[in-house]
Amino acid sequence: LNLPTRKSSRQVPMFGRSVEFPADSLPQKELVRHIETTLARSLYNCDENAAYSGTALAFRDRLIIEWNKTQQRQTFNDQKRVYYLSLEFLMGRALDNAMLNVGLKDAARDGLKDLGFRIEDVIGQEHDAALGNGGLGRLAACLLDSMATLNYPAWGYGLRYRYGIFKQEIVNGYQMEVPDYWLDNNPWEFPRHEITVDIQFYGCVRKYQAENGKIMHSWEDAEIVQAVAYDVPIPGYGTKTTNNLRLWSSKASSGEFDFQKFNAGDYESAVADEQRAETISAVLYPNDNLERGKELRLKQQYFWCAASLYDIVRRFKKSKRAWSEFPDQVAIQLNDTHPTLAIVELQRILIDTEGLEWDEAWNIVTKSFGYTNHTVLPEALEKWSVPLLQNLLPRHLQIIYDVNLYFLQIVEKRFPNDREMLSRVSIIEESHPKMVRMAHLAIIGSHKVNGVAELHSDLIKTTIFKDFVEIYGPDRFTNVTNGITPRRWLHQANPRLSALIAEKLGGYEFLTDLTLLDKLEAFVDDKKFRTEWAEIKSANKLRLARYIKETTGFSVNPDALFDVQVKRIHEYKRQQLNIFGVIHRYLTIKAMSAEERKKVVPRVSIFGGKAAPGYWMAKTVIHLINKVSFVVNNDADVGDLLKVIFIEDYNVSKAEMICPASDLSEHISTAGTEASGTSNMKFVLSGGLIIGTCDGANIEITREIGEQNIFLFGTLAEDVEELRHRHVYGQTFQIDSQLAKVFEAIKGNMFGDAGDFSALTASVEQHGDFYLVSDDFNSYVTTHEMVDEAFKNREEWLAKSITSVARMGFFSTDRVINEYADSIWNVEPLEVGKD
Ligand code: CR6
Repeated sequence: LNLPTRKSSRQVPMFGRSVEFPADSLPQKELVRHIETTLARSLYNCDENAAYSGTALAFRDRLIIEWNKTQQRQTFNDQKRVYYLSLEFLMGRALDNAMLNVGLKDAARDGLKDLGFRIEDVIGQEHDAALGNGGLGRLAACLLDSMATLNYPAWGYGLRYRYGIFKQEIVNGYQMEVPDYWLDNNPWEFPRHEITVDIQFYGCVRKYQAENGKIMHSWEDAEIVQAVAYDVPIPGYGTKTTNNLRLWSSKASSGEFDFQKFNAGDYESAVADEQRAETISAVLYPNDNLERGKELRLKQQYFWCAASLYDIVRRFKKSKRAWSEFPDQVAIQLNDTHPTLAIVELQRILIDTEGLEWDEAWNIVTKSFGYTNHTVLPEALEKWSVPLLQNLLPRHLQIIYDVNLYFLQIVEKRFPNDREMLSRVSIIEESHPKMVRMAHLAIIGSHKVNGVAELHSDLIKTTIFKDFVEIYGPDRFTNVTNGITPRRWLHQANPRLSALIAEKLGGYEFLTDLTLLDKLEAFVDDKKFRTEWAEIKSANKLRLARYIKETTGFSVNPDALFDVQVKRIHEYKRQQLNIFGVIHRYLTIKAMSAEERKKVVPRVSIFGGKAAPGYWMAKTVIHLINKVSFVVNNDADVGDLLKVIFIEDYNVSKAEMICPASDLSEHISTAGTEASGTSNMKFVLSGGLIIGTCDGANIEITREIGEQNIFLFGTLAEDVEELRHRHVYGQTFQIDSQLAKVFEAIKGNMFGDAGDFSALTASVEQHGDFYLVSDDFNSYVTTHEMVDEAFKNREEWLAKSITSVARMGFFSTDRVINEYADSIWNVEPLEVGKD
C-alpha cells in the first residue's frame, strides 16, 4: 500500500496509485471486460444498451481514479471551498461529456465500431439526468463544469429526486405528463450508505439554562428522516480535477420502519411511515418561475439544506480551526432563494449546538453566504406561511424572528420614523396568514447579492430590492452575467464546428479560453472556410430534419430558414406572440399570387418546451401550436413555404441537437421579465442568429456581437409599465390590426374549435394584455420581414453568423466562475500537479 505521506503545505502528495490507465490505451479492452464480467453478457448477445453500459463503466473507472485523487488533494490542501446549493441540476447525459473530458472519444468510437456499433447510437441510449426545470438548473450544471475545469475546490449539493422533470407526450395536440423514472442502470451515481444525516421535522423548542447560566434552546420531540448521500463525479475538461456533486436521498431513519407496529399487525401503517419519509426526495416540482407554497416543497428545502450544512460543518470541524475562520474556509452560494433556510440552519448550529454568541455567529453566517437572484417576477418570489414554518421548523421560525428584530432595529436607527420602510423590508409580511419573505432573509443573511445579467441586476436594485440598496449601500449588490459551458454547447453539441474552429485557430485552446474565438474574425472572408461553415450548418439542419420526420411524420425542407423557439412555455416568454406571428405568415402566404409566392423565403417554425402541469395558459399555447401545425403542414397549397413543428419532450440532449441546427432563434420575452436567458447564448455560439427583445442577456449579446448581427424589436423595459397602464383590464382595447386578423382566423375555427383558444385571445383583447403582445406585434412581424430579406443574401448571413461566433467569448461559464470567485467567494483554484 502506498499510504499518503504528509508534505509541506501546497505541495501535492502522492497518494495510492494502485490503478493506472495508460493515457493512450484504447478503452475497447476495458469495455469488453465490463460487458463480459460486470454486466455478465456475451459479446454475441450485446445490444446498444449493453454497449452503452460497458462504455460508461469503462469511462467511469477512469473518472473514479481522478475523482478520488482530487478529493484527497483538496482535503490535504485544506483551502477555501465553494459549496453551490441548488435544488436543480439539469445535467443531461454524462457519457459523451466524460469521453470528451477524459479525451478518448475517438478511441471509444473505434472500439465500438469494431464491435459493430455507431458511437452516436450508443450515446443515445443514456437517459437524461433531468433534475431541473429550465435555465436555472442548466446554469447550475454549466457552473459545475467550469468550476471543475478551472480547478476550483467546489462541491454541488442538491436533491436526488427519484423522478426528474416529467416526460412530455403530445396526444391530439395536448400535453400529457409521464413520470420520469431515471435511476435504473445509472452508472454515474455512487451511493454512500455510510454517509447519512438525521434530519428533524416538527417537534417543539425547549428553553433551558446551561451550566454557565446562559439561556439556551433545544429542538425536541422532532420526527426524524434520514438523508443518504449519493455522489456524482464532475470531471473538468483538460484537467485531472474531478469535483463532487452530492445529492441527498430521503429514507426512513433506521428505527423508523416500526417493527413494533409491524409485529402488532399494523403492517400498512409501518410501510406508510417508511413511504412518507421517502416522499421527500421523490419528485422535482415541475414549476419554472412559479412558487406554490406546498409543505412538501418546504420539507425538501430544509431536508437538503440541513443535510448539506451538516456535511459542510463536519468537514470544517475536522480541520480543528476556530469558528471565526469558517468564512475563510467556506463559501456557500444560494442558487435562488430555495436554499435560504441554510442561513437559518447555520445560525442555529452555531448558537444552539456550538454555543456561540448571537452576534459572533451571525457575523460568520453573513460572511459565508452569497445569494443569486434569478427573477423579478412576483409570482416566483418565495414566501412561506408563518404557521407552516411554526409547525415544521419551530426553532427556525424563532431564529427568523430574531434576525428580523435585529435587522429592523438597525433600519430604524438609520431611517427613524419611517414605518413604511420597516414594513416594506421586514422579513415578515403582515398578511393573513403572515408570510416569511425568503428573498429578504437571503439578502440580510448574505454578504453579496447578484443578478444574472446587467439589465436584471439593475432592475433588482431599482425595483424589488430598492430599499435594501438604501440600507446596505450599492456594494452589497453586484452583477454576474450568466454563461454556458463551451465544452457541452460547442464541442459536444457541434463537434464539426468545433473542429473547424480548431483547425483555423491551430488547436482547441478556445475551449478553455473562449475569448480566443475573436481570432476567427480574420477568416470571415476566407471562401473555403465560409463554405465549410455553411456546410456544417446544413448538415446539422439535415440531421434535425430527419429527426422531425422520424418523430412527427412531417417532412421539412432542410434549405428553408429554421426558426426555433425552444424553452419552457411561459406567458412572459411569449410563445403566443410567435405562434400568432406564424398564423400571420400563413394568412399572408395564402393571400399571395403565385408570382408573389416565388419571393417568399421558405420557413420551418420549430417550437419545443414543457408547460408546468397546472399552468393552463401555457398548455393552451402548446395546443394552439399543435393545431396550427396540423393545419399548415397539411395545406398542400402552402407546401414548403411554411411548416410548423412542435418537438415533443424538449430536454438537454434534444437542445444539443436543435441548437446547432437553427438559422434563427427566438428570445422574445416582454422586456424586463427574462432575467438572463442562456439558450440565446447556445444558439449564437453555434452560428445561429437571434430575433429578440431588449431583455436579459440579449442586451449584452448585442453589445458583444454588434447591433447589425441581431434582430431586435419591441418595447423597452423602461416603457413597459406605462403601456400596461394604458390597457385597462376588462375593457376591450384597440389591438394591432394585423393581430386582429390573426384573431379573426382563430375565432373562425381555422385551427379547430375557437373555444379552445379563447383564453389566449381574451388575455390580449380583454384582460389588459399584460405581456404586451399587441403592442409588440407590429414590430415583431416587421422584424421578421427583415430576417427574410437578410436570409436571401446568404453571403451576408454567413458573415453575420461567423462574426457573431467570433465575438461570443464573454459568455463562457469559465468567465462567470472567475467573477464569482473574485468578487463573491474569494477562493483560489487548486493547481493540479503531476501526481
Ligand atoms: N427560469 C430565469 O428566468 C435565467 C435562469 C438562470 C431563471 C432565466 O432568465 O437565465 O433563471 N429564473 O439564471 C428562475 O428559475 C427563477 C429561469 O431559469
